[in-house]
Amino acid sequence: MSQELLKNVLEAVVDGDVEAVTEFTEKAVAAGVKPLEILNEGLVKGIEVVGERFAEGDYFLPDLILGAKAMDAGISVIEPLLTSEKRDFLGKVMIGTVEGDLHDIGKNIVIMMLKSNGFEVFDLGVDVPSKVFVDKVKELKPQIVGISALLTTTVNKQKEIIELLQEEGLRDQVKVIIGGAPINQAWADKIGADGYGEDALSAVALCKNLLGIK
Ligand code: B1M
Repeated sequence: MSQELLKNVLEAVVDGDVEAVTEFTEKAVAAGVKPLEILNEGLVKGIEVVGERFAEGDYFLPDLILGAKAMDAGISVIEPLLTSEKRDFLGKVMIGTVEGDLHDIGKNIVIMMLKSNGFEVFDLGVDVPSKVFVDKVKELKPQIVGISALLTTTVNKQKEIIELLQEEGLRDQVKVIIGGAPINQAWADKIGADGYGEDALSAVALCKNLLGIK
């Protein structure tokens, strides 16, 4: 039953069908499927198929947009379930997607998981100029800055932000974590980030680790 519902959620994202995603996600919740399982096995797998089809030339930009909308609809259903519980305050994180990059589904999932674990999160949004990251570090004084980038053409902005933080003498005051589909540990090492999150759960573990929280 739950496998069938997860498959329905996945297929509805692939079809870009907002109503069906909402319906099947709600049904999965009602059937007792864990929100994280719905997220990872239904919604995320669905958008991955959309990405594969786009890369293969079977899907076009409107299909990507519909898939993203469908994904958002499913996330809206499970988000309250993940973030409603009150947790101890763990720390302050600021996060945004780099300039030139409009992808925010993954960033938003990371934010949702950080909040559900007790982090206070400031979301800078998408297409954020590198200087704004730096200005906001001065203003908000987060313990951790998260930089998301999904395009091979925009990952260099992560490096630029770290360099700007260094130039402004702020680099020692914040931990920097990076993430996004094209990112790996080698890139994090190369640009001097404090860590890389492969997915939302590892991003939470990384933030805890960087702040010395068990
Ligand atoms: Co675009 N897109 N897209 N897209 N898109 C990709 C990234 C692409 C791989 C598709 C493909 O070709 N297969 C490709 C990039 C190729 C490349 O760079 N080499 C691509 C392209 C080409 C484009 C456009 C250029 C298309 C065009 O216009 N011709 C265009 C660029 C627009 C721009 O940004 N300037 C574009 C546009 C879009 C939409 C706007 C339509 C839409 C985004 C909507 C939105 O985000 N609100 C979209 C989508 C949906 C995708 C795919 C299909 C899905 C991305 C996604 O949400 N994945 C994507 C294909 C793919 O990635 N397989 C694709 C699900 C999400 C949960 O995963 O974002 O990786 P992800 O996040 C993960 C981890 O990476 C990690 O945790 C998250 C949760 O597990 N993580 C972090 C992410 N950020 C983190 C930060 C951290 C830590 C972990 O700490 C700070």
